[in-house]
Amino acid sequence: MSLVIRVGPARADWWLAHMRALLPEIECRPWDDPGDLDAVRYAVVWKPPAGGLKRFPNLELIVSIGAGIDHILADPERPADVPIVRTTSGELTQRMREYVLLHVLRLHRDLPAIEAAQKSAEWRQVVTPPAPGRTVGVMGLGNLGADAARALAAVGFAVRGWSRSPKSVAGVETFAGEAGLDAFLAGTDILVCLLPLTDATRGILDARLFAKLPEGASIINAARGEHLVEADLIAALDAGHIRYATLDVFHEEPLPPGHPFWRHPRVYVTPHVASLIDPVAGGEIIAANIRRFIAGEPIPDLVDLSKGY
Ligand code: NDP
Ligand code: OXD
Repeated sequence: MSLVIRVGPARADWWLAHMRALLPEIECRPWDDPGDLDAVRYAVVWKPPAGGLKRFPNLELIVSIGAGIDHILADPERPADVPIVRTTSGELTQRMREYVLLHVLRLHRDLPAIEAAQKSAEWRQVVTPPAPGRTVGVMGLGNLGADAARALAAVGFAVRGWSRSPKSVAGVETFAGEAGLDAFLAGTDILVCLLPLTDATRGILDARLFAKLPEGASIINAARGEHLVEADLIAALDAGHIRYATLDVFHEEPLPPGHPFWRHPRVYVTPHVASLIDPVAGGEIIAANIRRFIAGEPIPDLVDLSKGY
């Protein structure tokens, strides 16, 4: 019985060593050297290449090294009957909370204008309203979105959230479904996207959506690059309708050096670091979930594939 791990090269050795220490009873092998294909029961993966998972005829469980599972569903040859478990944790939520607070506050206090003024030694006192005068709208009220919304409300922002089904989050005005989207957007000054990538959300951050935001609104996308129609954002920024964009995720990662986002004066790029899962905390959760699976116990992070997230 064996397990294969596929993760980006930067931390592959760290992950492998850690999983071997956490699951000594299972042979843990790298994706590119899986050994006996028939023996592979568990695949722990980030962005598996198309056709890669079907190499393992006796695969029983796919584990996403991350909260999103879009990178697994993107494989059209994935064995569709094998269950998928995603990886969530308090640490992942904590890191995303920090990212959202950092970047909402940066935009709220108009730090980009102050940073730009510093380049020409300009003493520019930008006056912004206090937090209750600013409405932050969070798209997605799941593990990450609901937590970020609560943290923003605790700072004093007027916070609203949007989800697929109706949700109740303390201190947050909530909206749901297609029917609630326009009203949600109409009052949002800073929009934070924390949606999963599905057929219903792909390309949701487009010209039509931007037009429904108030003039001068800003956006933060920490979910997936494919939520955003990049050309529509550049047009909305250049027209002045969208003031700033903070982007952590992109259609192509790493973002190619020639991409216009790198040099756009009102785009702030971070390299998919909003909430990176690390082998220490993430590995323990993954190992615990694999043990639950083997023991036939319920796994809270088992994905409902009918929902697609
Ligand atoms: P969850 O599955 O816990 O929550 C998803 C939320 O989105 C739910 O509130 C859900 O509604 C809502 N939603 C889903 N589809 C729609 C829709 N069509 N319309 C409106 N709302 C919808 O996800 P997480 O909070 O754990 O993670 C969200 C995403 O964040 C991940 O899928 C991943 O893409 C991204 N991510 C990015 C990271 C980074 O470092 N940049 C790190 C980790 C995650 P409902 O409540 O009704 O189900
Ligand atoms: C995730 C991510 O989905 O890191 O966890 O993007």
